Amino acid sequence: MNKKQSLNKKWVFFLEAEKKWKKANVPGFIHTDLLNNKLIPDPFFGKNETELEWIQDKEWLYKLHFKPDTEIFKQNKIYLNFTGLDTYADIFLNDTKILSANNMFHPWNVEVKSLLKSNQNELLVKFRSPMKEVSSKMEWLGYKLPADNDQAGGTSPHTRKAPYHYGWDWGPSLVTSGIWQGVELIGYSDWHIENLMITNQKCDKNSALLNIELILDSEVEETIEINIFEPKSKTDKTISFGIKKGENIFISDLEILNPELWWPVGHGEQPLYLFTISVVSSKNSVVKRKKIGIRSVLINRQKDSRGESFEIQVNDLPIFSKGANWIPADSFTTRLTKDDYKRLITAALDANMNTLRIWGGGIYEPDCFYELCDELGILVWQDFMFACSMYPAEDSFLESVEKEVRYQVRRLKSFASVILWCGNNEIASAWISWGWKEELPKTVWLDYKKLFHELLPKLCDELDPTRLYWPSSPGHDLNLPKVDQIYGRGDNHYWGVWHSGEGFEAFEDNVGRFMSEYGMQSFPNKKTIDSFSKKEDQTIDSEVMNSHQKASLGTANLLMYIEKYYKMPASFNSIVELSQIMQAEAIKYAVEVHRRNMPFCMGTLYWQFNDCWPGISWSSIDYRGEWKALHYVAKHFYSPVLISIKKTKTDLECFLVNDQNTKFKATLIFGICSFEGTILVEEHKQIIVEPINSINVFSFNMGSILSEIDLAKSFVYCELYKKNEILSKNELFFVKPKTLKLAQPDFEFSSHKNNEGTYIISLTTKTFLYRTFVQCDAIEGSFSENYFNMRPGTTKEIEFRTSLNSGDQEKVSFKVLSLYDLQ
Ligand code: BMA
Repeated sequence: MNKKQSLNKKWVFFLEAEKKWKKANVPGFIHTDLLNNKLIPDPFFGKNETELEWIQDKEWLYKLHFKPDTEIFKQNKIYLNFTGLDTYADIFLNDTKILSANNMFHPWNVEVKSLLKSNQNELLVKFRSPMKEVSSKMEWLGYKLPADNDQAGGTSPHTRKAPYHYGWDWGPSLVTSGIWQGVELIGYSDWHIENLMITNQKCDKNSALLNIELILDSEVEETIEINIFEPKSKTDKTISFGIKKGENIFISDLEILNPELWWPVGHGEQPLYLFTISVVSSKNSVVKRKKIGIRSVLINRQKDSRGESFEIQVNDLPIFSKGANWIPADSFTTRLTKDDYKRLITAALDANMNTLRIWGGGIYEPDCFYELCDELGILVWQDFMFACSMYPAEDSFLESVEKEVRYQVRRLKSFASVILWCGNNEIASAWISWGWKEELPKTVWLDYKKLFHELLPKLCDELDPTRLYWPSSPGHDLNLPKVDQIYGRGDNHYWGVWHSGEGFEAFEDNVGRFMSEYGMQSFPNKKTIDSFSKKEDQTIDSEVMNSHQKASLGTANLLMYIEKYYKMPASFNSIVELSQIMQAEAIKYAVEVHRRNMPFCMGTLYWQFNDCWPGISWSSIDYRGEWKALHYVAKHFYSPVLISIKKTKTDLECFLVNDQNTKFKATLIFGICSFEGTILVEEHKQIIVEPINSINVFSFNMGSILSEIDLAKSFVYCELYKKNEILSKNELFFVKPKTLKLAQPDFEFSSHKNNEGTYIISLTTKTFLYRTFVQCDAIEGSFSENYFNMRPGTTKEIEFRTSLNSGDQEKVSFKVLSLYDLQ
């Protein structure tokens, strides 16, 4: 039998200042260990981040005394396996150096049989400062590789460590060290399974061809029996396989007839097949399990009159990709639990998203992330961890990257949710357009070529030819690009809004085939601001608030956008709220443009989904998991059927966007109404909703009304019904919000606790309410809807679900506010 022993417990780390060993957590980081021992203040509070820089310059020593299990000790081969070491570490077992690690993105494995003692063993892990490690190499190089987001001296391109640890324009610079994933002893005398992969080769509704791959390390030469069992497909087959000493790769094709296909959410179910692979030999038997979804995936890139499409197809059906960019959900990711991942990925689902892009400046996420995406039907665009920097390409660096890529592709390729491999974030674009090529030697671009156009595609092709390898996002070609983004080909990042100060209408002129980034900032929720600042620091440009704003253009740019569209409120709290409403309107504008342009445009992912700390950023969910206005509004602009109104010089055009492969009859109501409730125009129209399409279904010529109504006091509305069910509703204004003459809100609301323990808030209004929001100060929770517009004379019910840790309070009071109250 193979034996495993976890070595995660009872670690200590050395505190130089006290000359004492202190309790450590594995998995963990030095910052969290110092914090848990109350040796440093919360790095996220106030300006503490900058006071903790000393941590990154020091060496850190971790120690464990352990006794191997007797069963393990008996085995012929005993491996010590570190799943993740961050980053430069020398490892000593009983005073003998066994390993020198330099990459946090792959495991480190070493055979220790001859050094291991049956009773007391000492394992020592010595971390060196990642900055000091590379500074000499940087001097020798003679030029500095660009790393604009690195706030810790610019060493990050040389180190295979999460780029965002060094700082980013939404996150702190907290350069960690630590045993950030588990440690175990693995003992065996004959053979050991290192990896099990089950991948989709091809499939349709009649048949699926799967590929089962086992990697075994063996000490012996013998024949093993491999049984493949899966109940749903009635698979039960046993294959004999001869193994020899060393690495053995077993590969077998498996056909499943009439498979239940896996679909992204909104297009079908997510059935999973549970495989049990049992491997048996004369003296050993091991069972491994894997759940997989059966589907085909393709990024359809067809030349056409406007360039080349970039369309995800799952099971041959075009999927309009809707979602956001994911960053690591904590600066110290070892604190995240499976529940945290579940809460966040469920929030993507709740907002009608079907895609998350794992952006290249973070980490390869843990298995549970992808398991949840498989279970819930969220597609994953997977970047390799390279972002916004040029990277070296000397042999040792490439070897290290190769190990990383081999490990990660093998770990992730069985997941149905993963749809493509992308080499990096924005590097090609940066080389061409950010002034780097003018300043750096040409060899830097050749190094880029080696990494992203030679090594990575070669490895992806070898390890997973079923998915597209896309060299860089944004990108338009598989070959080394000569020009920056092209808006008719590939994927695009559009940052004219925010980085260049363009108005929202600029989204209209910058539509590509797949919009993988664009964004707008906002403040986090007030309770999150309270978590990192004292009352006296809660002003727009206090030092504390500025220390939680990392973007180069800063809060001034955020205020500029608020002022462009809204009247600037006086109070800090109102500015916080209004920043979120403005952000929601910006992204709503962009997404509607992208969706109206379907099928030319087949994807839209806003920047950014989540936060790694409580800061001012582009996220729609803040660090503490609270939804910003944007996340609530996303639920509507990402709904499977969307009605969107576009104003041209002369007309109001209603576009009907349908993501689904269904055709049905519906009723469209179009109207113009005053804020007090006088209906000026209303038309009802029967329409046919076409599958996977966007069509202008109704145009209204404004000529007749423009002179008759007060444009500052009225709004356009559109509603789409299928029988009595409302599928989508939308509103449009003739002038900017700051020019609107909103009627004084005249509404009533009541709330009660219902049997399920949630609260129902009923709201009836006589006047138009612009972005109404309900607040509950006493306890935390989430609303079924929030930040919505309400037409005069309408009623709405929303549900408030308290968070688990909020306690059960009978009397909870709510506040209802809207834009009117903020200005
Ligand atoms: C994008 C990202 C990030 C950055 C964001 C906001 O392009 O790839 O690098 O955080 O812009 O500036």
